[in-house]
Amino acid sequence: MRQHGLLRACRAWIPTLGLFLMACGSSSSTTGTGGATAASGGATGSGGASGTGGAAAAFMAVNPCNLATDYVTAADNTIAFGGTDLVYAPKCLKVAAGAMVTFKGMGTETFSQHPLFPSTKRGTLNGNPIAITTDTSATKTFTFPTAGYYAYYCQYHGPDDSGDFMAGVIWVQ
Ligand SMILES: [Cu+2]
Repeated sequence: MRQHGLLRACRAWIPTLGLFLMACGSSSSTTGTGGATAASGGATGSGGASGTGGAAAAFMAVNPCNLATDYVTAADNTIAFGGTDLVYAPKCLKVAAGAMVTFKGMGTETFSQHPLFPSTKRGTLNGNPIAITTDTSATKTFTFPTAGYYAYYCQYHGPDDSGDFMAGVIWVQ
């Protein structure tokens, strides 16, 4: 009687779902229905992508960018340097983590005229991606993978690394 019941059930299932054939092949008369639940249950679960979040880190004032509102975004994340005013423009740039930032000399100016140095006194001191650049090139690009406040200065026009004169900060968010 049991076997009969199972066979009948199998004929009904075969046209709809090939998977059920395996469950029917088993000798036990009770596994047939059990197999069906297992098959439908398999696709659920995982999740896991949620989390992190949490409170944003407190703003850090780093001279010359002492207010969050000092920071701006820039097309192509490019900072122009030099000029008659001896500046970095924008001097307070905010970018997303992972962004590339390019320093570009104004006019024909190069890093030999405005040697670029990462700050050793201001902002995030560990892992500043800015490398000392003093050669005769006019553009240099650095990648900023980690959130922080990465400060820099011109060795000729802000040599005390106070953030006054020719200096800036990149806020990586
Ligand atoms: Cu300079």
